[in-house]
Amino acid sequence: MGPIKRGALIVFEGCDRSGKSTQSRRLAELLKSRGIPTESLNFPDRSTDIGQVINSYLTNSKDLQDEVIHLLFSVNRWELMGKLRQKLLAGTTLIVDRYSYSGVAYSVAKGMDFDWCYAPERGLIKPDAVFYLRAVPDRLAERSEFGEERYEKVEFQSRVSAVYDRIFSNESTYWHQLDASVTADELHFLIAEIAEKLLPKVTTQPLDKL
Ligand code: T5A
Ligand code: NA
Repeated sequence: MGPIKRGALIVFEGCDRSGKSTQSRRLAELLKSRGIPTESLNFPDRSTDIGQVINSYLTNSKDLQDEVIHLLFSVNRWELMGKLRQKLLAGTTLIVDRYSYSGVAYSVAKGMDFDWCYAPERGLIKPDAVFYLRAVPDRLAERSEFGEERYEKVEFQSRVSAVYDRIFSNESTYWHQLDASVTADELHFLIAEIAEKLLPKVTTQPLDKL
C-alpha cells in the first residue's frame, strides 16, 4: 500500500483583473478531468457574516478603519481553516483565488506596516504553490469591469504590485511568477505544466503553516 495522499493547496494571487478567477477555474477543470478530487474557493468568502461586512466595504457601502478591515479579511480566512484542513486531509485539492498575500499586499499598499499585516496570517495552512499573475496595472485597467470596486484604481494597484514583488522575493521557493499579459490559453498551459509536476510531490508531505 502506498502512502496516504492529501490534497494540494494551490493559490492564485495578483492585482485586480489579473486573470486569477479565469485561471483557477481552468486549472480546477483540468485536474477534475484527470480524476483528481478538486474544489475551488475564493477569498474573501462573501457568504459568511464577516464576508458580508467585507463585501459592504469593498462595494463602498460601508467605511471601516484600515486596521479593522485588515483583521476582518484575516478572520474570514481563519473561520474557514477547519473546513479547508479537513478537505485537504481527505484528499481534496483546493484551488484558492486570493489568500493571505492579498491581505498583506492591499494593506501595505495603504501604508500599513508589513510585519503587522503579516502577523494575523501566521498559523494558517501554507500553500503548496502560489501562482502570481503579474501585470502592469495600466494593462489590467483596459479589461472589462475594472474600476467598479474600492481598490480598482491604477495608482493603488501599482503599489499593490510592488508589495507582491517584495513577497515574491521572500517566498520564491513556492511562488511561481507568470506574465499575466499573455493570453489565457498560454497562461493555462504554463500553470498546468507546473501543477502536474508539483502535485505528486507535495501530496505526500505533511501540511505546513505560514
Ligand atoms: N482583498 C482581498 C484585500 O484587500 N485583502 C484580502 O485579504 C483579500 C482576500 C476583492 C478585493 O479584495 C481585496 C483585493 C480585491 O480588491 P476579488 O473579489 O477577488 O477581491 O476581486 P478581483 O481580484 O478584482 O477579481 P476579479 O474577478 O476582478 O479579477 P481576476 O479574478 O483576477 O480576473 P478574471 O479572471 O475575472 O479576469 C478579469 C477580466 O479579464 C479577462 C476576463 O475575461 C475578465 O473580463 N481576462 C483576460 N484578458 C486578456 N488576457 C488574459 N490572459 C485574460 N484573463 C482574463
Ligand atoms: Na475586483
